[in-house]
Amino acid sequence: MFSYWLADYGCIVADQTINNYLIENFPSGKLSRYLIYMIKKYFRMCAVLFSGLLAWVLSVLSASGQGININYDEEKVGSHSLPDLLRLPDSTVVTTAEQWTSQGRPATLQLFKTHVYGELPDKLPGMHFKVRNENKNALGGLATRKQVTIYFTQGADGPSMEVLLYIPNKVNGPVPAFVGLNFYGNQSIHPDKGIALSTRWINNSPEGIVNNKATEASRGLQASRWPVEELLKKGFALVTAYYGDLEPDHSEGWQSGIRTSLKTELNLEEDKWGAIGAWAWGLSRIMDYLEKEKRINPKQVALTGHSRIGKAALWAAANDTRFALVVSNESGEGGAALARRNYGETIAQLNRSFPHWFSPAYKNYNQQPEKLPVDQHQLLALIAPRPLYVSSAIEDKWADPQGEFLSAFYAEPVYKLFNKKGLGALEMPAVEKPVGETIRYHIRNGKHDIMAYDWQQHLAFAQKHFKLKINAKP
Ligand code: GTR
Repeated sequence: MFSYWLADYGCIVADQTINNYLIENFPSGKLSRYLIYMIKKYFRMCAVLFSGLLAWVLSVLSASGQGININYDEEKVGSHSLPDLLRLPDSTVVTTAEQWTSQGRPATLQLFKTHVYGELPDKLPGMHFKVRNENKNALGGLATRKQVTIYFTQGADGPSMEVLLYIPNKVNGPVPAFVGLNFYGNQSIHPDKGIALSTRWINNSPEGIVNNKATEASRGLQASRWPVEELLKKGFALVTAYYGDLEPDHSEGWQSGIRTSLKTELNLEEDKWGAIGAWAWGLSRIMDYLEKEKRINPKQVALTGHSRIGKAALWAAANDTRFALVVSNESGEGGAALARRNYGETIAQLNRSFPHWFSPAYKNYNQQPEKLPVDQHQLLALIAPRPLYVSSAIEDKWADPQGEFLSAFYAEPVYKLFNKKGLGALEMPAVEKPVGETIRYHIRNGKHDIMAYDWQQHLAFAQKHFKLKINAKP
């Protein structure tokens, strides 16, 4: 940008200088006009070449500059001392589960609000739901598909989000559910033509998101991340919504998201929270709906999230104890990974690439994560005593798998207060050998993604902790 501005500015200055010189020295005639034209053309060409060169040099410099801050060498991580999660800001030491619930939890939550994610407001009194359509014979009869609009305020044209539910047909009684936000609109999670195409702003994708709008070609774009049939066959409902319904994921997204549209009703300025807060807020609104959905057991709602949506899921579950079980898949920096470990993505890098995600206060720790009054093991501890699954991938170094494991490990003392066995492992387990009880962890082969292996583990974990007895109809 700067180099193009420079090139333009250079052209204007050169034009004027050449004009003046030629007009003074060759006052009239065709020749002077031709000379002016040719010389200007030459200078303009040089300016364009120069600007291109400058842009390239700047991008190389900035990339290598970023590289300097990113460490992938375990030897260079250095030592760090984590805040003691049982010692409160007023120096009280928490020794019982009751004390954690009445003092430790609220004090820790407040630290995360002040320094990391910002405020998380409550629902609005006028919130209401509208079932858009219901198909009892979806996916070849396997499920009932419901599409519901959640209106956040009283009016029918106020801010809203679109929720998609698949509820298994051949299971008696209220069923357990997995809830999670999606990246590209509800139509992206399954090729099912009955899913309404999202009409919101969506990040472009070569697979069907064109000019920031979903097209028919985006149906099932992320189907590999949502094993809908497998969930249904195991007796779980699947509930999802597009995260951009709450706030489009770009630095100006807050202007059209709920941080602006609900600012007056929520009595909260947009810079008092971030996009992660807005996404987390939406997850709790889905929970509000699920409490009214008769076919779903609101006591068995598992919350899942991958990557940035994993950060939002953890923040939602830390605040909202109605989520009975939580899965953080490769949520990395600002999610499950310890901030004090200098490995992979750092707070500075996160805030540089995504200035809209966190509270502005988080930027104070860009260069000094050790000054942050909390670390992410305390976020995981806020899930206690509920079952928590943290998963990583071997090639996802950016998310710092070791930092995710250690965070789960250091959350354990709070689980112990509730007589729950956490990870029970002192060292990172081997690849695809999950460990732990109430806190469980695995690292799988492959890249940053949520894959069949991850879901298999997460589903088995939920089946075990929800003590599921699936009651299939004959
Ligand atoms: C990355 C970001 C990560 C993670 C990831 C994702 O670019 O640096 O923190 O959130 O995006 O959401 O896939």
